[in-house]
Formats: sequence, C-alpha cells, structure tokens
Amino acid sequence: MGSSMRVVASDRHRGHAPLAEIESSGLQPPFEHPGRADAIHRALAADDHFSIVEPTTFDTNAIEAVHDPGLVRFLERAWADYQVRHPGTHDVVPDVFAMPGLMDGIGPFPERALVDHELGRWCFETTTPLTEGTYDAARSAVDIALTATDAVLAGDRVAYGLCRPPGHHAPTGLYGGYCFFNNAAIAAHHIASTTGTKVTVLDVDYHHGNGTQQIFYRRDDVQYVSLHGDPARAYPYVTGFADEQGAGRGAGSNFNAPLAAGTDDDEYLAALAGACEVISAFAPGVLIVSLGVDTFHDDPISDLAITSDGFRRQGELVSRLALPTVVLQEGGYDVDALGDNVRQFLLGATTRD
Ligand code: OKP
Ligand code: ZN
Repeated sequence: MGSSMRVVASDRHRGHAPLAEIESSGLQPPFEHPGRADAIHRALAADDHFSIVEPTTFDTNAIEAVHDPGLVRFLERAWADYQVRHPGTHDVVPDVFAMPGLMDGIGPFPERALVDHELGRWCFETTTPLTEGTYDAARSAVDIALTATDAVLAGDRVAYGLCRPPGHHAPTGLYGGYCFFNNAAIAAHHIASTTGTKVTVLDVDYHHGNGTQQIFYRRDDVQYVSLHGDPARAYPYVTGFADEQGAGRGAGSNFNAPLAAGTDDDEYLAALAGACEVISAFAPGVLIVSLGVDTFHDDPISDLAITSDGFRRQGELVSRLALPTVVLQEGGYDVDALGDNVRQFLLGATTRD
C-alpha cells in the first residue's frame, strides 16, 4: 500500500449510551454501545496502515437532502422535551407507535406538540433509545461519513468512516434499528448531487438496510445492493426479499441477496461475487460500502458463519471493482473480535493500492 488509509473517527459517539435494549422481547444491556467504536478505534490505531483524523463539522443541509427536516428537528430536542414530563429518564423509548391503523377511516395523523405523541410518529421500533447525547453522536456519525466521502472525492482510493451510531435502517422519515441518520445514504446523495456521478451502496451488514433501500428505491442514480440474513427469519423482517428490485426510474437499481443461516465464507464470497457483477453492470463512479461485521460466526445477534479471514477476502473482492471507495461502519456486536474484523476488511480493500 502506497500510503496509509485515512480513518475518520470522533469520541462524540460516546454521547449515545443507552442503558438497556429490548432484544427478542427481553430487557438486557444494549448490544449497540460505545465500547464498539472504541474497540475499532483501538485496533486501527495500533496498525500503521491507518491514520486517524477528526471529522469536519457539517451543517444539516446534507442530512435534510435525504431525511425529513421534521425528523432532524425532533431528534435535536426530543430527549430534553421528554425530561419536562418525565424527569430523570435516561433512555427515552416510545410507548405508543403512530400506526396508520389507529386512524383508519378517521383521517391523517394530526401533528401534536406532545413529545410522547411525536416519539411514536418518528420511531419505528423498540431497540433504539434516545439518550442525552444521542443527537450529537448521530450528527458526528454524519460528519464522519461526509469527511471520509470528501477525502475520496479529493483523491483517496479508499477511506473509512468509523460511524456510530450506524445508519442503514433509517428511512427518509423514521429512526430505529440502532440508527438515527442514514450515514451511507447521506454520503451517497452528497456524491450523486455534487458530482453527477452514479453511486452504488454495497451493504454487507447482516441485517437488510431497509432505510437505504427506501431512500433510493425510485432513483436511477444510486444503486442499492445488499447481502443479508433472509428476512423470512431475520430483522427487520419487512424488507430485504429478492423481489424488491426498485420502482419507477429506479426499476432494476435495487438488488437483494437473502442468505441462509450458517452461510460460510465460501458461500458468502460466491454471493458477493454475484453482487459485484450487478454493480459492474450499473457502472458507478463511486462505491460506498455499508460495512457490518455482524455476519461473524460469533456475533451475538446473527446467524452467519464468516471468519476474520473471510472479512479480508470480502475486502479483496470489493477492491477488484477498482472504484473510489468510501467504507462506512454499520453493525458488528462481538466486541472482542470487532476491531480485528473491521481491520481485516479494510486491509483487504486496499489490496490494489
Ligand atoms: C442494526 B445493524 C431481533 C432484534 C434486532 C435490532 C437489530 C439492529 C441491527 N430479535 N434488534 O443492522 O447492525
Ligand atoms: Zn446489522
């Protein structure tokens, strides 16, 4: 490798620090916690193939180009507003979800100022608490994604953004699935809108990136390609099936590869090779990788069987696309192996440098 890979990271992620998470109907310590990003940071800091830099600060324009501005305003003040009626609440979680069926035959949901009402309007599931520093952490993750993106637009062959919280479950107007702002989608739209270049988001996280799919489903300038646990058994259950292929102008620009439980390195790499052919046919100018390493065999919330060496091979395969590449962190919950697994993917991804 000619020079070290830029890693964009910030301690501001630590502000998002839930006490608990409801996982498979049980209350338990959160899988998505600050120790994850700290572990990745340590592993990359100890390897001189990487040089760690702070992100630039961006305003909300790039976020609001992808997300409903109402979501941004809500997340900015929701935790503090909730304290007024529920003082001392550490983890803010909705108790009522504003499901359309509640207003069936009545009319559209009215806008209400009560934060308890708004929580159920902007949040789609139960595993994503708001804490005091969540908004700042989510903003820092976007800053990281855009800083890594600008490095690639300025000539880096590969750059890595250590985003936390992750982003790929957040659609235009909702948060959930540990995600608040869709870092990868914001980066992809930023590239497409400022350069006119077609972009592919390749999502290798164990979970289907329903948010990224939704944001680009009707667009032909951003392709979404995802490998993930089959939603017939895996979160988020509602999306990620192979017949979701895009619509309107975006028909054919969405590609889902649902995978069986126990999928191993060779089987995964065969599916990834197929995904790479789909990407080559789209002919993007820039690639964004939503890097989840929760496909690891020891991951506590997933059921694939990828090894640390498998992540290096994934990176190598992606590097053969020979595209300017922004790698952004999504999931990965086996904290002991997390740093090395991310490092292996990134080392693989620099094979051609
Ligand atoms: C975020 B990312 C299943 C509960 C799932 C949420 C998982 C969010 C994953 N029983 N909990 O894609 O890694
Ligand atoms: Zn995941």
